Formats: sequence, C-alpha cells, structure tokens
Amino acid sequence: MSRITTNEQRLWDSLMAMGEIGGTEKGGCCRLALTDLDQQARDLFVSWCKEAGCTIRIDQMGNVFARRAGRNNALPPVLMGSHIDTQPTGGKFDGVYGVLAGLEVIRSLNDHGIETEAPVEAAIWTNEEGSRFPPAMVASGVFAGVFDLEYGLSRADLDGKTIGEELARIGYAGDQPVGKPVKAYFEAHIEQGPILEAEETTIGVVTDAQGQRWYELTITGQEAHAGPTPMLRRKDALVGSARVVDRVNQIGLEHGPLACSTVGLMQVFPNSRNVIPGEVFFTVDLRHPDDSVLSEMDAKFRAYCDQMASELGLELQLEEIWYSPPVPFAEDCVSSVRQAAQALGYSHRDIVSGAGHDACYVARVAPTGMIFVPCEDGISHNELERAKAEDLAAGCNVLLSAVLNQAC
Ligand code: HGY
Ligand code: MN
Ligand code: MN
Repeated sequence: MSRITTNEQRLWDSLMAMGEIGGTEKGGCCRLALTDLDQQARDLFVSWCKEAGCTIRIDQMGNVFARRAGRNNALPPVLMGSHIDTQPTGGKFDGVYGVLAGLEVIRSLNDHGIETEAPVEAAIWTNEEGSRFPPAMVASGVFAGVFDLEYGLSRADLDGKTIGEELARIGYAGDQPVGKPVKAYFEAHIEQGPILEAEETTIGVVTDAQGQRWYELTITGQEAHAGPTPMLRRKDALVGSARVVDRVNQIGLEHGPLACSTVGLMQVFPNSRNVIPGEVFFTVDLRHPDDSVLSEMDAKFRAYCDQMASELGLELQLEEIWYSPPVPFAEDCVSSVRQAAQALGYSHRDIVSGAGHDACYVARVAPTGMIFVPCEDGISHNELERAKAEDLAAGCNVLLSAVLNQAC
C-alpha cells in the first residue's frame, strides 16, 4: 500500500474556491443541477483538470471525465468522482469533496511523478441530488444502464425544464455515449451523519448503502370558504396530507433504529389563508438497509394512504417514482480502502451509507468502494455543513492509496 500523501492545503483551497460558486451568507452553497452556477463550477473544474494535464470527455448526460493518461491507455480507467450539484440549502462539501479529492489525487500523482499502468480519471456525475430534477443519481443511473438515455434527458424540474434542455443551455450536452468499461470506482464523501465524529474515527470504510423508495402524492379534496363551511362538510386536502405526514414519520420510528422516513417537499393549492386547501402535492422518501424491511414500510405506507382517503373522502394519486435497492460494495474495493486506512495509520471503521450516492449505481457496472470522513455534528443538506481540513486530507490520502492499488 502506497504511503505517499496529497496536499491538504491545496485540497482545502480548491474546496473553498469551488464553494464560492453559489456560496451563501451562512457559509453554505446553493448550486442546483444545471443552473448557471453549476456551469461555472463545471468550467472551473475542467480548467483545473486541464492545468493538471488531463484530457476531458463529456457524455450525453453531461457527466464529465477528466483523464490522466497511464502507460496503457487501452485499459479501462480507475475512476474517482462524485457530484457538484447541491441542495437548495446545501454545504460546501457534500459531493464536491469527492470530485476535488479526485483532482487532488491527480495533482499529487503529478507532483510525485508517478506513472500508473491504467489511466486514472476524476468525474462529475450530473444531477446526483435529484432536488431540481428527480430522481436522484439519474446520470450515474443512465451510465449503469438502470435508466435509458431518453428517460434521463427527459427528467423535468417543477417549471417543466428538462435535463436535456438545460445541458444544452449550459454547454454540457456531450456527444460521448453514456457508459464505458471502468476497472474500479472510488467515491470519497463526507458521512453526512453523526457516527464517525461521535466515535472520533477518521475514515469510514463503506461496506453498503441503504435502499430507498421515493413517492409523489397528490391529494385532492375541495376548495371552500374557511368561514361558512362546517367542519364535517369539508374535504380538506391538507388535513389528509398532514395525517399521511405523521404516519410516514411513525413508520420510520416503528422500523428503527435504521429506518428513515421523510416528507421534504409540499405544495398546497390554492395556498390562501382563508380557503380550505383543495389539493396538496408532496413527496415521501423511505429508506432502510434491509430490502425486506423497506418493502414492509412501503406496504404500511400505501395501506394507510388508502385508509386516509376513504375516511376523509379525498382523492389520492400515489406514484412511486424511484426505487434504489440496498447496495453492497465490492469486497476488493472495500478492502483496498480498509488496507489503505490501516497502512496510513488512520482510525477507521466499517459503516453503511444512509445517503444515496452515484457509487450506488456505478457499483452495478464496476467494482466500487466509498471512503467516508466525518462532518461536524453529522449535519449535511444544511448550510452549516462543515468538515475538517485534516479529515478531508486523510480521506484523500486513502483515496490515492486505494486508486494506486488498482491502477498500478
Ligand atoms: O438523497 C440522498 O441520499 C442523496 O443526497 N442524493
Ligand atoms: Mn452527496
Ligand atoms: Mn446530498
């Protein structure tokens, strides 16, 4: 296992410079997928990679691959990467750390004059968050053959703009086919949960990622006047939705401690203080590392929605828009990460990812591993998201070592 290390300050400076693009007053980052800010961030990454001697390849889903040539470029590359799109109240580290750690590995290979047998690449996956264009991880999903290209390009935001249109608008509608042979893929990421920090552990050796199901619901009642309409005559779509929100939360608690259940987006119509809401659109996110438990949660959720609709005389439209099963990562990659942490003397522990990542889809077409580092109070998808430079550098050193283990 290699013990060469990367440049902590350069990695930190790159993260801070990238974080300025969409930077918020609270120190977070709002850089939604395929906005002008995403374009600026992509352009900055591409310029840095070219300075590091990389060639750039952009595929039809806008995924960006920066390649550092090896001795034998006919070999499939060892790939690193993550995403640079953020949540509306995102931080400076979720996703972008994995992209810039990949670049820092390439820069460090240059510094040390190391030539690898296989090429090494750093990637940006388009639209990992699924916040603007649901579902999440759609571009790595197309890369893995889970979705076809037409589905991927046709995903639309709430204004009806599609991924295909927005890629063209920002100049990242590549002409390269989506999908290619990859020797191994490694994604460095902040944990986004409290475990590593609480245990004062530097490296998370990610063995699996939990499964998730995403739903969209429209509950329809009848708008009416908030004053003269007797309570028992109402068809209040928001009351029905509120009952579902509470039941979703209970389902998560009933399947604890590993289950998660969230309602994150809600639109009330007509959203006027003295009109009984006639229609509510909202989303549900259910997660568990065990697929059979996730199915149980799904069944309970659906049954309750039907029961609520009949009790309150409301119309229910419920669509499951996304299912990403639990993912075991490749033992070969997981042990590369574990051995690298060991060789470099970092405290480490096996961990299951609560969040979805592009690695969950790439794992279907290439041996894949992930490296977690702690984040402050386990907070993420929040402008207060913070990570320590020394932890980020430790994760990057493990990434370098794991990549060399596969590429040399
Ligand atoms: O939702 C997730 O787990 C990821 O942040 N897209
Ligand atoms: Mn992420
Ligand atoms: Mn995220």
